[in-house]
Amino acid sequence: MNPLIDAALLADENSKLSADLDTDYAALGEQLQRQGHDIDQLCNTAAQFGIAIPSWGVGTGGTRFARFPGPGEPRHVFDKLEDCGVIQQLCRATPKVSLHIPWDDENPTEMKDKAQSLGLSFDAMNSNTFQDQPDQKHSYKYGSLSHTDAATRAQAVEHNLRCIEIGEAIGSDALTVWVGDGSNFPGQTHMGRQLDRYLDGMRQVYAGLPSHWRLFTEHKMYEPAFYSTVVQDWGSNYLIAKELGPQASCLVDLGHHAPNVNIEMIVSRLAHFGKLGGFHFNDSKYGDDDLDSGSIDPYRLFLVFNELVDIEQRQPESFNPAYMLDQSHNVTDPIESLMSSALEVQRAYVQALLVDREALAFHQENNDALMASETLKRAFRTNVEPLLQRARQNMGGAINPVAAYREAGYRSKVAKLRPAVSGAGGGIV
Ligand SMILES: [Mn+2]
Repeated sequence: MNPLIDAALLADENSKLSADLDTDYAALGEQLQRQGHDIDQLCNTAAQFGIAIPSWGVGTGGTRFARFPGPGEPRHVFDKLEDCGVIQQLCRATPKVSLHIPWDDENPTEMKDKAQSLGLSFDAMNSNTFQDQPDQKHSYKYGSLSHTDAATRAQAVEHNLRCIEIGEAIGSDALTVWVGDGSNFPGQTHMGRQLDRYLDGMRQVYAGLPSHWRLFTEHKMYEPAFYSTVVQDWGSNYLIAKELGPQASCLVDLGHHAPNVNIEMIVSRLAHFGKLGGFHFNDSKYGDDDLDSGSIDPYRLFLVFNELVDIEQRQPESFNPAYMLDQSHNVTDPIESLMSSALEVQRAYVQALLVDREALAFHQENNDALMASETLKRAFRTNVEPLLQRARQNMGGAINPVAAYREAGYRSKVAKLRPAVSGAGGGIV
């Protein structure tokens, strides 16, 4: 059975909205023209934007207290790929899927064929040495790549090398490494020796990279190690990536910082020294990656993209950050959350393209703080929704993805095919 949404239903949904879109698009086009922008050109640029879906994101997330799965939860990677196929079919901004090993450890050829049949390809691989698997010899309770025991460290290295091997077989070209290693008590670990052990393990992983691959190291401020974490902040991350070599760079997960940290400045710093590898997008009110991108602070998302567009325009030859969503969906249909989140990230990108950079530089040179801020706000306040809708429509997607998804009844259809899964089990990191 073709899991995707019926083309006739999609065309019907779009036809209900296309007259209003024509009017709104023309009005926005006039507004942008007065500011020196060509809306059709911006529309084409928006259509090039892509952000990867994490395979685990299509399942319901949870917390340490409980998980409340919805109907039709994906049972395995092939179900997950089908959900990702629907997301891409409707929103046309998510052409790649990022796999997680061992959660998605299936036959690579079958995974590749399935993805291709759905119009998808694969983004960075994600290794997992933060939990124990049933067949595992050595436990990660006290760490993985930085464990005091050499055999445990070797097992963690071996797992990462295997992720590269699977990635090669499915056409991925990057590995993201996040470890939960650290400590929960002052004095529990020697911070210097622990970092040395981590670096030693990561050097072995790095040595296993094919020449065209990139290695992303992801920092996280706290949890599961609540006192100290080996890759705690962007400073440690930068030093690690620099130590490892040119194929290594830093991955910035928006939720992995203290509240109020100036993430856009971190983006600027890492790019300045050639170590900005990629992003995990999400939002948070208090801490971590628990909420949908753009749901709490869309202005911060815009400010991150303001830096990214600035870097892209100044250093186009070296600009290639990997974008992925990484968030937990506890109370929504994950497909709906992922579609709306991808569109929020795409919106922030397009709004950042509208910043008058000449005017901004002029106000910066003249120390006109108010006008500099207003220059950013002017772009941020522009309602680019008609442009995003037109970009989706041009590519065969849905003008309103969530409405089309609901109308198609996808969730109730897959609920009949996929038996309910248990509510027990941990959350998603
Ligand atoms: Mn992340």
